Amino acid sequence: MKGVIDDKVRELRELIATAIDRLHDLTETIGHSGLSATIIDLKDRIEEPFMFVIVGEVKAGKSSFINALLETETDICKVAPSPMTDTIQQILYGETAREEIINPYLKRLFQPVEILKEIAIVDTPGTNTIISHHQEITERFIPGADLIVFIFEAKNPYRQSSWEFFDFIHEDWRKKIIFILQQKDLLPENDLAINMEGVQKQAKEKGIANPIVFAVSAKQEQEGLIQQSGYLPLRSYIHEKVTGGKAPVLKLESTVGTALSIAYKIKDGIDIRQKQYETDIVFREDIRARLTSRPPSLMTR
Ligand SMILES: Nc1nc2c(ncn2[C@@H]2O[C@H](COP(=O)(O)OP(=O)(O)O)[C@@H](O)[C@H]2O)c(=O)[nH]1
Ligand SMILES: [Mg+2]
Repeated sequence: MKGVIDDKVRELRELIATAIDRLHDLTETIGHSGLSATIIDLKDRIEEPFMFVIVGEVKAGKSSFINALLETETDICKVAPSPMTDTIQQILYGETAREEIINPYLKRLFQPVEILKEIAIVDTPGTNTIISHHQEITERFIPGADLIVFIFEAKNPYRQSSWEFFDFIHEDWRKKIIFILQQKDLLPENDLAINMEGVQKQAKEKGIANPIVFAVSAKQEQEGLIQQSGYLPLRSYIHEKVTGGKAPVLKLESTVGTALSIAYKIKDGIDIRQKQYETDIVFREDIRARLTSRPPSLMTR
C-alpha cells in the first residue's frame, strides 16, 4: 500500500513540477524577475520535506521553542545570539549531525532527530530586527513555507509589527498559520487566558475562521515539566495534522497553493496593464477625434 502511495505522490509531484515550469516561463515572458526567482525556489523545494517556518519578533522565544520541540541533548539553535550575527537556519534530517553554510544568511543543520524525517524546520532571526535586511531574508522564506508557526511572547502578543508581518504572510501568500504564545511560565494563568483570547480575536478579525492557538513554555519542556509545558497538545496536533505519513501529500497541496498565489499575482499584473492599455487607447482616440474635427486651415498653419 505504501509503495502505491509513494508512486502516486511521485507522479503528482512530476505533474506539479511541469506546471511550475510553465508558470516560470510565463514570468520570464512578462519579465517579472522577482516572481521568477520565487518560482525557481518553489520548484527546488518540491523534493524537500514539509517545511515549518518559525517567525516572530526577536526574543519571542523562537529558537528555544525549536530546541524544546526537537528534544535533543544539546541545543540546536543558538538562544539569544547577537542580532548582528544572526542567520536563517534550516534544520533537516541527517544520519549524523553536521552543518552546511549556504551563504552568509543561510545555514543548513542536519540532525539525527526522528521528526525531521517528515518535517524540516526553519529558524528565522525575527521580524523587528534593527537590520532591515533580516526582515527581507525572512520574507524570502515565506513563499516556500508549508506551515508558518507564528511565535509571540506570551506576555505581549499585541505588537503592531508582528501583526503587520502576519498581514504579509496571510494576505500576500495565503499560508497556513498556527499561533504559539511562548514563555508562558512568565505570566499567571488568567493573564495567559486573556492573551490567548486576544490572539484568537485578532486573527479572526483578520479573516482566519478558526485560529489555532497554543501556549507553551520551552523552559518547562526542557526542564522536564512536560505536563505543564503545553508541548503535549502541540505535539499531538502536529502528529494528527502533519506527520504520521501525511506530510508528502500535504507538501504537494501547499506547493499547488503557492503556485496558485503566484498565478494570481501574475494575473493581477496583467489586469493592471490591460486597463492601462485600454485607457491609452481611449486617450489616443480622443486626440485623433480632436485633430480631425479641426478645420484644415488650422492644421496646416
Ligand atoms: N522564562 C522563559 N524564558 C524563555 C523561554 N524561552 C526563551 N526564553 C528566553 O528568552 C530569550 C529569547 O529566546 P530565544 O529563543 O533566543 O528567542 P528568539 O530571538 O525568538 O529566537 C532568551 O533569553 C531565552 O532564555 C521560556 O519558555 N521561558
Ligand atoms: Mg533566535
